[in-house]
Amino acid sequence: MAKRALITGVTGQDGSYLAELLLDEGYEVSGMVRRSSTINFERIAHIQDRINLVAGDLLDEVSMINILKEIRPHEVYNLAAQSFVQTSWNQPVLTGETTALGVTRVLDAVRTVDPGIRFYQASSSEMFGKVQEVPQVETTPFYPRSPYGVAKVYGHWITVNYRESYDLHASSGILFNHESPRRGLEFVTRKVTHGVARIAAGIDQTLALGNLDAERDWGFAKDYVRAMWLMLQQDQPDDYVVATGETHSVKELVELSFAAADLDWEKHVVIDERFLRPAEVDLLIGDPAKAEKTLGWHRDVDFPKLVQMMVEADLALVKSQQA
Ligand code: NAP
Ligand code: F7E
Repeated sequence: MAKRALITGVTGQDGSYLAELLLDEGYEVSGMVRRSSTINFERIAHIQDRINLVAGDLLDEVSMINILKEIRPHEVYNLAAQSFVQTSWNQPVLTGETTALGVTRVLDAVRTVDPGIRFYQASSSEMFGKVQEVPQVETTPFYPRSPYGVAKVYGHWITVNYRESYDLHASSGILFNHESPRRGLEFVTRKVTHGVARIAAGIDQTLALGNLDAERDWGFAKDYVRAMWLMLQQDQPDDYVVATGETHSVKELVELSFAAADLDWEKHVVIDERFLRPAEVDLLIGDPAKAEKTLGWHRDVDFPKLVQMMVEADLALVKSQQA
């Protein structure tokens, strides 16, 4: 009998890669999508006929209880969130409702319908914020620096609490930044690689950015969704850091991306204060030793390969749009 999985946030970057992986593993995959006046299925268009899309919203627990009753999944991956850090200062309450309380709603729906369902929570390196230790590991204390980071700390602890209170198989992946050609255009990697492609095509002359000194541990999203799945295949639930163990500055990202299109970044990049944050996370670098040892997880794509892949994809995209 095929295993059944439900993904919240299936229309997002990670949801689309995870759906592909689960289909390859022989699962029956359902994806929760929220009602919208326009269709937003670009990232899953190529697999849409192989997944079961169901309507629901993290803001509405009844919708999730009904979905779980109908699908009876073996595994639930909670990837839905208001995930853009900068927006979390402009919409702190919505961010809390979705990214924090939304986790309780899903967990409670799981507990109500079938406490045997295995649950994955998409926790984040943003919980480490003003880092208390370098590199960051599972036991590093949290010090979030944005309403998003604070909401993710809540989501993380409510997952631990439901695991301990109700004996749920609930695991939390503390994932560091992971990117891909499917990344939203507002995040810095994609903003840069897409901006480079537009400059290379002669559409734009400049690219406006914020803090070039911030450092991040950037990996490839397709590598990271494998860690999510592996966590739910373990006998015991647990929490894992998923990272590359390397850090690079936004400036290095910019240099590498422009160089990949034979452009000199200094001729095009301008600093715009609108992209600075009220409180910044200066440095993130994770140690994935536990995930590597316990899950047998490893990443295939390194930072230069990731940047090259994203620039090439955006050059092709912009070219096809021009044609
Ligand atoms: P993403 O591309 O922004 O996708 C977010 C998904 O959440 C979208 O499918 C979105 O639906 C859905 N969503 C938002 N609000 C919702 C609501 N109220 N009800 C139901 N669905 C809702 O994010 P991602 O990069 O794939 O990240 C996946 C998860 O991992 C998120 O929880 C994120 O916070 C977390 N995370 C990401 C990273 C990273 O580097 N990517 C690192 C650590 C943790 P629409 O398409 O309708 O907007
Ligand atoms: O910013 C700096 C910015 O928005 C990275 C989310 O997936 O990863 C992501 O959060 C850095 C920050 O990602 C611009 O100040 C400079 O220091 O790409 P980002 P993020 O905030 O790290 C974590 C792990 C998540 O969980 C989140 O969901 O880049 N930066 N100039 C800029 N950032 C943006 N967006 N735009 C700029 O122009």
